[in-house]
Amino acid sequence: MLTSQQIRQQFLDFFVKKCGHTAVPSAPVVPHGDATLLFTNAGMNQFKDVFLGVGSRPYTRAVDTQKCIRAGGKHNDLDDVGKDTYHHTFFEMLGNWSFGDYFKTDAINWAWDLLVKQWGMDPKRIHATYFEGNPAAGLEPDDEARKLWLQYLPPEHVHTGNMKDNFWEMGDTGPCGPCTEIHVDLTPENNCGHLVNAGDARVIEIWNLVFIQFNRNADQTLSSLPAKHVDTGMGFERLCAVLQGKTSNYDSDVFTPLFDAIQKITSAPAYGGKLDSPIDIAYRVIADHARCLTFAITDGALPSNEGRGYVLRRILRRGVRYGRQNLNMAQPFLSKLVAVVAEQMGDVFPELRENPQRVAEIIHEEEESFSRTLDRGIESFLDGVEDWVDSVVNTFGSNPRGYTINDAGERSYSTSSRHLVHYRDKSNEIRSLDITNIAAFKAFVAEHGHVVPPIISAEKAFRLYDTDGFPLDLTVLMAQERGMAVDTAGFEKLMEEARQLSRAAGGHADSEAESLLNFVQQNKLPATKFVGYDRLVVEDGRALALLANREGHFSKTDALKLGQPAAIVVGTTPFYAESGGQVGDTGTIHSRHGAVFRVTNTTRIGDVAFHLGTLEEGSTNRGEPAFSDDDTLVLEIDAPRRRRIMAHHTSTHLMNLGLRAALGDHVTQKGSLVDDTRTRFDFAHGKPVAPDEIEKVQQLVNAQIAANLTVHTNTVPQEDALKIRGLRAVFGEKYPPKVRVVSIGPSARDLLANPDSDLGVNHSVEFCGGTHLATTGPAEQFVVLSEEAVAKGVRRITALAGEVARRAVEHAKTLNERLDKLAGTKPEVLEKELASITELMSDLSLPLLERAKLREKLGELQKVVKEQRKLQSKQAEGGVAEAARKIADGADGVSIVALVPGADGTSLRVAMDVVRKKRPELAMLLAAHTDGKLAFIAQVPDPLIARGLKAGDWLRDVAAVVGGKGGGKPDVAQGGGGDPAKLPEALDSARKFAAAKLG
Ligand code: ALA
Repeated sequence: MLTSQQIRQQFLDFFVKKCGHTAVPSAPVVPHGDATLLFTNAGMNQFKDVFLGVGSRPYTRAVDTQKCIRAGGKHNDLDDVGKDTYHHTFFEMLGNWSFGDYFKTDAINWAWDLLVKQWGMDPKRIHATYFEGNPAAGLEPDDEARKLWLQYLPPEHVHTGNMKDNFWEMGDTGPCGPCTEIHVDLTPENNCGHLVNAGDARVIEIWNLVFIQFNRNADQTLSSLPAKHVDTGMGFERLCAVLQGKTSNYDSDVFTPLFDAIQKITSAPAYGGKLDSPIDIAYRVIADHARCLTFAITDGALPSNEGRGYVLRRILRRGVRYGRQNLNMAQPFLSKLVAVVAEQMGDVFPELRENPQRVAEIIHEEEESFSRTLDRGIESFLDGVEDWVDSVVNTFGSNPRGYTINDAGERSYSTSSRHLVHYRDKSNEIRSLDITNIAAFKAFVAEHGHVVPPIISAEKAFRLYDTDGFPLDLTVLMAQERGMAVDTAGFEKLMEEARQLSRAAGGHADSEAESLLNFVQQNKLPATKFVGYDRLVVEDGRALALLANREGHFSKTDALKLGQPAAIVVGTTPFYAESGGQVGDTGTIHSRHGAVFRVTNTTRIGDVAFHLGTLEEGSTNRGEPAFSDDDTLVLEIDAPRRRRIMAHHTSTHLMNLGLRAALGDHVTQKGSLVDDTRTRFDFAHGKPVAPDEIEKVQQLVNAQIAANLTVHTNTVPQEDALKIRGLRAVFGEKYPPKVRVVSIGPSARDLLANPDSDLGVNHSVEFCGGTHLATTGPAEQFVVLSEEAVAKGVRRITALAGEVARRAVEHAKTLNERLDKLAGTKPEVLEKELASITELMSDLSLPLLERAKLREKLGELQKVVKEQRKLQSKQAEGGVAEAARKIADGADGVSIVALVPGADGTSLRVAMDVVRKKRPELAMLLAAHTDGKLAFIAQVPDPLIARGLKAGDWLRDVAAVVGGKGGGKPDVAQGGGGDPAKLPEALDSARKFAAAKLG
């Protein structure tokens, strides 16, 4: 019996050795640079650009095994996994391709040769399907495929198929075409041809041969592609099962090592291969999901709350739940399977062996956090149950008393009463129900279910799902356990609404890019020649195409209009088109006729560059059309901006090297964005980068800048370059057979002469198409601005180089000097300065390490200010008390009205207490006047209240005179505000008021 390893190898060998194909590696399962895909879902994904006619490869026939995930998106098998014998979220797809080379005849003949002649599959088991055509879509039946099959198969083994089964599409948009599928009858009698495409596990599709001829556009129309291609995909796991004589993929040797490991970890009974056994279902789910998670996380995806990350999260949670519910696994267990997958498949996919620890850690953490989610979700679910109980007992006219409700409608429980509901039943007896006691609860439902139907509302189920991350089937399960149901129909409605909402929000963001893509496909344009590595100006340019942007759509136009967003295509350009993390160039395109087009960005679709911007001067209104065919154009990039970009790009390479030296070899690039204002670099690293490590990176980079090393760019064969030890390439990025190597210090020749030496480890060597400084010196200086986490296991450093770095350092120095000067300054000045410095610090770009030092100093000085202020107010209060004492001493009669010098609204109380202590029999109205603000306080002892003087009235009188506010009770009152100029008048009025009341 062939092992799965042998089967894979024989497939590749067949197409390489017998049919002249080039073997290519699998693309990562996380697609780079294709926003239309969540995961790589077919072998052809990595060749999408070739099919669309915007990219090319140095070969016309290719073969590989591709890592695929079909979960989320157009091809989604997640919910079937575990329940049958042949669905997976992760699987390998064996494929062979023709790019405008061979077509249907060879594709079908070779498939037959391999399956029947080489592998000896019984022709009696084989069925083929072909496309029946679709007149509505203008598509013919695929008679050619039918005839080819009839060479080998009797007519009853050749079946028609409709759009759904025999017209293959990659996604909502993208390359597509009619296909022919090979199905295998696994029944012992070989008589189940009627089960082809019937969703029956006994007759399954193993190989799909697609004849790619169309592109599905965003508006759902089909357009013909420039050439015809073959794209085939064979399910590796299904093939292994068939060739190993099994009826289930899960019985092949692809899964046995995983099942053995699961049994060891969980101590469950051995896998029995039964479809309806909860234990066997859990085995299949867990094995499949562990493979999927291991591959996806290895290739750079992370569980999260959206998109691809959310799909992974759901897969992980599904695995955890099956483990918990069916195998009693309360502890994290999925992470332990990473090592098994890496061991089993690492020979074919070596990336699995790079850092399995990290992958396991990420899964482990996610399992733990899901456990917490489950615990929280269960509480929230019980609240929903309680809502129902409330509605039942309320119908008895009884208020549950297990909790109290505050004004905001929130419940608060005493710990002992959580989920305990006390109520009066129909006969007015007090009873209690513990809703966590399932048996008691079921009895309650049985007794009272007819009063209010026992249902968990759709809103609750949706909130559990949407907010608490609690899966619907778990809600249903827990409800059923208690004799309750869930309003799942209502739930589906809410889900659909949420989906529509998110679709509306997603909108047509990609339509600009898509209209450019359509344009490239429909117009044969030559590849744009980029000469901007060493030229900043091209003086003899010619416009090959003008496009106007109308409401987010580019379309061809003869003349540009002033002010309208547009795009220009030329043959040769110095403008760098946005790619590899480096932004596009900006600048101007002038015409001989005086038209000026301002380029605000440059972008590329396939090999064609588009200069995006607007026409600023010159138009059809003023005579000749701008940029007509015979116009000579001068293309000039914004050179100072470009130099800043280059300084940042070269520094990014140095930083990449420095990070590895400071943190270790695990540092791999996860993304970057380089422009004229900064560089932002994401890399794999499990914890924050400490200040001394940042310091070290800065030193390493700055030393290389100071050495003014030469930046070499050489184009060399990829094969040779890959041998250089220490070479950096972004994993999953597509590189051509001849790659551009950017090396700083040694040249590619030096490196290739001795690829095993330390040269490439101690110097920056990267595959890169970006623009760089000629030597490192002009980068001047490098500083790190910030360091943060962007995802689990991924850190982001933002840094500056060149002029902007120098400025940041200068700013920090200036602020530091300002802070140093402040020692011994008066608190008012100090406070103002500190406020101004704090504001500047939040506005300015400052080096991270300097910022921390400044913050520390600032904190110290703020402490000083606080101390000083405390002292001052103590002193002030002392002064106020002294003044109050004098006022009290000088008072004659029974009332006193006075301004307390030096007092403010707060210390006025101190003054009042002092006066009252000395002269308790006095009625007083005291005023304060500081910083242009008035404050009043009044106090009247009981005997004087009895005589008619009330503090509240007194204060209102004063406040009315100054135009302020105030009032209070008969014994005390306070107030403030109003016009200070009126103070003397007001005090006068107060005296008169008291005199009048007291007689
Ligand atoms: N792209 C084809 C498929 O995925 C082969 O079925």
